[in-house]
Amino acid sequence: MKNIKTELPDPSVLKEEILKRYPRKIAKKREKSIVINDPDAIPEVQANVRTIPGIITQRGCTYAGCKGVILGPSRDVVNIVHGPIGCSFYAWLTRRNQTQPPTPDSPNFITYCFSTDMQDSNIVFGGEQKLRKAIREAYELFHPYSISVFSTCPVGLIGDDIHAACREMKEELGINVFGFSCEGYRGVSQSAGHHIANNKIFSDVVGREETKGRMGKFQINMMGEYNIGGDAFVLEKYFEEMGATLVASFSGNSTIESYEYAQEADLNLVMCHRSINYIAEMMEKKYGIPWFKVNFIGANASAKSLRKLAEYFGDKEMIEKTEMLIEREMAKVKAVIERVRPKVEGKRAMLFVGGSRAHHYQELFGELGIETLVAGYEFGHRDDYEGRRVIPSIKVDADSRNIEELQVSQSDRLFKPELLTKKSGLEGKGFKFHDYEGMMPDMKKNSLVIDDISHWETEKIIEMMKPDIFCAGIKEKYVVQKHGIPLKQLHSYDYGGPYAGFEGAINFYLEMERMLACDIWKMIDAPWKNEPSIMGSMVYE
Ligand code: CFM
Repeated sequence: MKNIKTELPDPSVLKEEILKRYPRKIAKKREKSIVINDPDAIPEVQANVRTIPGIITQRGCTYAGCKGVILGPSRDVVNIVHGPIGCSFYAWLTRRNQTQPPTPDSPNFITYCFSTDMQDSNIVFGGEQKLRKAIREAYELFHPYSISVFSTCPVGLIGDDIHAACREMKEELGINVFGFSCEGYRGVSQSAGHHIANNKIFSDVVGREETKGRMGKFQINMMGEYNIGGDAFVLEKYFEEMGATLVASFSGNSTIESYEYAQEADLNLVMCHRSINYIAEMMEKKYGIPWFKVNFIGANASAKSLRKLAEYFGDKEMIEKTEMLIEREMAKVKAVIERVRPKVEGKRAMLFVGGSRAHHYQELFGELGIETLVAGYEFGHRDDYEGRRVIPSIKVDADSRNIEELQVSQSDRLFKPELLTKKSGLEGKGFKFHDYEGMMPDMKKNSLVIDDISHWETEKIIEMMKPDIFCAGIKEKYVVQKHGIPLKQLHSYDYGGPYAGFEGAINFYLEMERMLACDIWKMIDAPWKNEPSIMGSMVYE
């Protein structure tokens, strides 16, 4: 059996070790993305820049961020992927976002794949006609509420005008048809796809239905919650119990139809800041709807977010109901923490997930006394690390300039000045809006922060720090487990979940008990560790 409590190496030594093996130019670049944290004087992290070719990134592409992440979870829209069939891997449920249509015959196209299946001849002679045909065919077969189209890399390269095709089809079919120029290469990661999706939903969908009328006394939108493993279902129950009406959810368990009157909300709650802050900002400008950041991962974070929501509306009854909910749920949470915490306390975690979860899940680990040694995002921006205060100082490079910034102005008819008055009143009392502080203030001094981690860096930190658990995705899972370290997938939850809210927190504690309260992983050695083998290495400079 191996010693599982090896000493924690000084991170600067580890950083040097990592960089030493890179060619000089690459080391110079990576150095800026590997930083030693100091919560009192947060250092700058290089983020949202191009990945070094060949380094083996965790990242996905722009199209994945637009289609898979933002639009994927909406159920009443036929999402057509315009491109070769290989790209249509992302046309289907790759992300475990669940949905619950109100009745069995309500539209739900989430389980379908729609692709134009471009062939060589379409690349040579153009694919617009094929796209028009596909839109028509989808309409005739399914009569969906709306249809959207996603461009993949070859479409951008050959110059098909998907937007012209969408406009024509919108006219012909009489439903909303809109397209996304989200070719995989558009940006440096999924993040560009989020922005492109936000822009188009904002310009072509939100506000289409001008007046829906009040649906409840306290109306909210939930933003950046994608219902992975049923997380949104948990939160919907809480909102209902508090007396808050959910107008639209961007985009877990959602419909495009509901986005059309999302401007009716009195407040936008932002869960995943990275993927959805653009719409929240634009809705505030155009309609006057304030937003603040929430986090429903972790029992304490959930309580804090629900309290803030109740405080925003300031309604006595809602505040009472919220307190009752928190008290009831916290009693259950505490009982499980008391049992699980002594078994896992002091264990050490590493988290590498897209743009939010590497931060949010530190809350859950913290509740169990598990320390985060190293964390990083695949595609977060500097504000997700260092907080929104750095936004004005972020350099806009050519890659970011490539993504359109919409010019938004106040709507004459739909702007709600009373919300702005409410907002400034609350601000006077110290209530915070636009308030994402980022990951680093919540991490300990000398913890490591690594943006867009490479395969080599992953192996090195595991080897040198020997964490007890590693959180990432399916691409990393088996590599990490071969090191004798259990991996918890935080994208798909490994078919578990929900992990949001109080009941989600309990699910996660129990999962950590299963994964961490036994040392079985540490007892396994890969066969090649005990048998002789031939090894070699190569350095390129
Ligand atoms: Fe936001 Fe997400 Fe995430 Fe994200 Fe994603 Fe995801 Fe993620 Mo996978 S929107 S940034 S692009 S919280 S799919 S639901 S788990 S990488 S950390």
